[in-house]
Order: sequence, then structure tokens, then C-alpha cells
Amino acid sequence: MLMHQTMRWYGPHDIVSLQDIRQAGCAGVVTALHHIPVGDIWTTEEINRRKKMIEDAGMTWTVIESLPVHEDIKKQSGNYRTYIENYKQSLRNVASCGLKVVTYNFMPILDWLRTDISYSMADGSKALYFERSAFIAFDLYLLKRPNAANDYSASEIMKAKERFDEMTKEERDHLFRNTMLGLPGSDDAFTPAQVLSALKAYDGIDAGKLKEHLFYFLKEITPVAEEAGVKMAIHPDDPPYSILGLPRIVSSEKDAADLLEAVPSTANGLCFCTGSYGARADNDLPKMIRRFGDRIHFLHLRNTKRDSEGNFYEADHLGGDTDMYEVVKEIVLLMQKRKQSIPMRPDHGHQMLDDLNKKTYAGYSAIGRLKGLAELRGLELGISRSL
Ligand code: CS2
Ligand code: MN
Repeated sequence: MLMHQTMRWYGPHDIVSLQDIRQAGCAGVVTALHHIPVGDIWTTEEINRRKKMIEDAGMTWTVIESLPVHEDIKKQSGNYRTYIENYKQSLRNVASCGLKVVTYNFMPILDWLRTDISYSMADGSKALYFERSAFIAFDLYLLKRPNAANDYSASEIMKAKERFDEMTKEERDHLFRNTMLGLPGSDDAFTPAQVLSALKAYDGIDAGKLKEHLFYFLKEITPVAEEAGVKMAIHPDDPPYSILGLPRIVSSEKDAADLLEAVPSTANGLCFCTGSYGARADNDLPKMIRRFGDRIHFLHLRNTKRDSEGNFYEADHLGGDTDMYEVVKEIVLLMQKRKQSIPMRPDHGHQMLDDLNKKTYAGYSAIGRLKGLAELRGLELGISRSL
């Protein structure tokens, strides 16, 4: 039994086509209705329209990524009760259209964040990069977040200042644009004013409080997911720690254990993203797969290379600090135990070859993901045949 191989598709506007995804060897597609505003109900018409496009291309719509959670739910402010009811209705609707796994995250305001989305690798391909000093420089000198200096040590600030002083105007613009990228699948960047006012709305919400809000949300939606036969898969924070003074609560093994225990139903599960969890040295990924196995409903396979300063770049799928052999071996054993194939996708890939001249969603060019997927597929086949 092998993993169910998929790729993310951003929808009809994605320059990576369904045919490209099929030729990469995928049986499934992961997508979302990005045009529906966050918080609105996904109607069965809209879901079925997208589903048909994918089926007409010879694949299935396997997993939703993401059904986004409205900011009011994370803050328990404004119309959060209505948004939770809407979320439940969307879950019923996706289930009635035959979809089975729903990915989401609970990161305040931002999704993943990098300081450079075109970081040059030695071979000329481009990767996503998080550079801590550049990020601190962004926070202090470009975003100018009030009291940001309190979050960093004196030596970190000195380093960030030096880093910033030596940047050209162009490099500063590049850092600014890359860090302010909007949410995955969106073409709009954030503005500093938007980010600062959104940050202000999180005053008084610390990690403990945000966890309470997540658990409340889970208690509300899990019975609906259970009844509809949908598995929820929460995506971890990326990077997996607090940034811009915001709490981040899905970063570590303990965080995952807490949220799974808060609502002990298999419908309440994880999207196991090895790229996000793996950016932290204290997350032991094979161990986490053994521990949370029954609750893992979706896999993002990706690798990062960290250094002692807190910088990391997205490495080749089989390179980097995560031992992908050990990870895939645990997954193969898990699927054998569960007698069930688990959907996976190569999460991000390097921009390379012909794609260097194309404008794709950051991390989601076709060829780099195809390379990652092909390597992972071979690794898995080798492991499963030899076990
Ligand atoms: C994705 C996440 O591009 C990515 O790194 O893994 O953005 C993911 O789609 C969301 O966090 C899930 O809600
Ligand atoms: Mn991921």
C-alpha cells in the first residue's frame, strides 16, 4: 500500500495546470475555493464545480487545503459564533460532495512567513529562506512594530542593525515585499498598516488564550465533522514559534498532543507537515508519527536545513535536517498498521529549469515539486518493498 500522491492546485488561474499535475504522476489534487471570502459558506454548487474540473482531468479532489478559519474565531471577537456556524455548514457541504479531509490552520493573521522567496542555491535553483537577522530588521526598521525591540536580545538587535545598514535600497525592498506576501493562493500582499492594526487586535491574547479559542472551536466543529464523516487536519505553524509578538500554538509535539487530547476523536487530527515541524530541532518527527499515527490524515513532505542562528532554507526533499528515510519508513509502517493509504503532497519545491522564468505562487512551481515527488515516490517504493 502506497501513499495517495497529490499536488496542490490553486485553481483555474494557476499556471500549473491539472494536466501538469497528472503528468507528475498524481492521482489526486489538493485545492481550495480561494475566491470565496474567508468566513463565507462553501456552497455545494461551488464545490461540485471545482470537483468536476478535477475529475474531468482524470483525478480526484482528495483533500481541501485550506478551509480557512476566520480571524474572529481565533480572537473570539465580533461575529465568531456566526463564523463557526458557517464553518460547520461548509463541512456538511464538502462532506455531501464526497470530500473526506479538510486542512486548516490556526496561525494568527499570517500563514507561513519567509524573508526571501528566491534564495539562490549553489546550483542556481531558488528556494524559500527564513533569515532571522533580516526578519528582525524587517520587524524593527520596516514594519516598525511598537515595542518590537522587547522581543529580541541586545546582540540580536545589533546584528539586525548591521545587516540592515549594509542592505541596498533594492535589498530592503525585496525583504519588505517577500515578508509581506499575502496568504497562500492570494495575489495581494499585506500593507504595514493592515498588519499593524491586525497585530493590535491580538493585544491580550497570549498562547494560553489562543489555545482556549482553538479548543473551543474544535469542540464545536468536531461533532459535525464526525457526523459528516470528515477528518480535520490542522496544519502546524510555520515557522514553528512565535513571530511579531503573536502567539503560535501548533508548533511542537506538546502542542499537537494538547489539541488532540482536548477533543479525543479521530475526526480531530493533524496535517503532518515535516517542513514546518522540522524547522524546530526539538521536534522528533519519526517519534511524532509513532505517537500521533492514528490521528494523521494528511502529509506534507518537505525538508529544511537549519543553522545555529535560527535561519533555515527549504532543502531538497531528501536533503536537509529531516531524515526523510526514517519519516517515510514510519509512514509505510503506519499505513500497514491502519490498512489505509494516507494522502500526501510534496510541500513546496525549488524553482528550477524552465520555471526560473515563470511567475508561480511562491514554493509552488511545477518542476521542483515534480522532482521532490518523484524522489519521495521512489524512496517509498523501495522502503515498502524491502519491509
Ligand atoms: C502550506 C500552508 O504552503 C504551505 O506551506 O503548507 O500554507 C498550508 O496550506 C496552510 O497553512 C494550511 O492551512
Ligand atoms: Mn505544509
